[in-house]
Amino acid sequence: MSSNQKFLVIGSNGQIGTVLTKKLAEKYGYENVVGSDLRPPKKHTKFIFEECSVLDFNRLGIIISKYNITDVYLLAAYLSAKGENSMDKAWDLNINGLINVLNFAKEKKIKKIFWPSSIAIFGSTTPKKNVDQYAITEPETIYGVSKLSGESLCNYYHNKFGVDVRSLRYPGIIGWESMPGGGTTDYAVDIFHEAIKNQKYECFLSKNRSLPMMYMDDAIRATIGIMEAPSEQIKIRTSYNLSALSFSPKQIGDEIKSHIKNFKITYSPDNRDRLAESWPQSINDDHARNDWGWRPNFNLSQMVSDIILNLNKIYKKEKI
Ligand code: AKB
Repeated sequence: MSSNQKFLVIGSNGQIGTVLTKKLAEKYGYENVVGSDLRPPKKHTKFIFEECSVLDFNRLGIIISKYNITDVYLLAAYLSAKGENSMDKAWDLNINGLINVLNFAKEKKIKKIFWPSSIAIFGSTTPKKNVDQYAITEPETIYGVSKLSGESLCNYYHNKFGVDVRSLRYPGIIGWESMPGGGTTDYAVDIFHEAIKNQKYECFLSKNRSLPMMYMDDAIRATIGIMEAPSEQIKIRTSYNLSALSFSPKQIGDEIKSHIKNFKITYSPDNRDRLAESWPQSINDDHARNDWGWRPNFNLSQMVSDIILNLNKIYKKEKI
């Protein structure tokens, strides 16, 4: 890291933001990382925190100059399921938030941006398996539409103004340190908490609905990895396909059962199952592997063991 790098994570209370902010602070020093969100974090954190909405351009500018921010990780977003109930808000946050941050880079107030896209940019006209980087993109949610437009904005700002913006198409991200909210892939986090607390889970996706997924640990390595890669290795400035795992509710349920014998999963698919149906089942990420050396570490059984181990510790501590 260059000695004057300072990081701002926008959306630091969110599922990925919580873990990423901590990892960046451990790696680069707590004095060099600022978290920001609409409200202060519920649990005490050691990193610097500023209350801010990404839609508030002036306040964002004050924070960027107060801490001499160089690198922004923009994680604040309306996800797929929540976005369908608040179309205007989803578009506003996902697009105008991104434009605000891109404009700070255009004006040379910051140097580098990370912004996540998603597998939701694909739709039912995309092939289901091993989906190529340049496959058809006809998204069927406002979240997917905003992410696809965001990818084009990133590419445009890079080509026209030289903005160093880097992006990954996240699959569903699963971890034990934080809870997701408003997504279609959230079941794959909820299931662990219910399995440990109640030995049962009613799944809102159908039994064999396979989706691309990734353990949080791999997602954080990919995120920091693409940001640390030399600029000339980042050949795609829309967003990179990124892949690790693909599994259905039944498959993750079976894996959990190998740790928690009495665990029972039932299925009660709702409208989120229709969103999931339009997405790919698996993704080809050869470009990320070849351009900047991406490799995932966790397979399904390693991920499930690690999550159960860590959640058991947390729930035991809560009982004491
Ligand atoms: C969601 O389910 O909306 C997200 C995503 C796949 O981008 N986790």
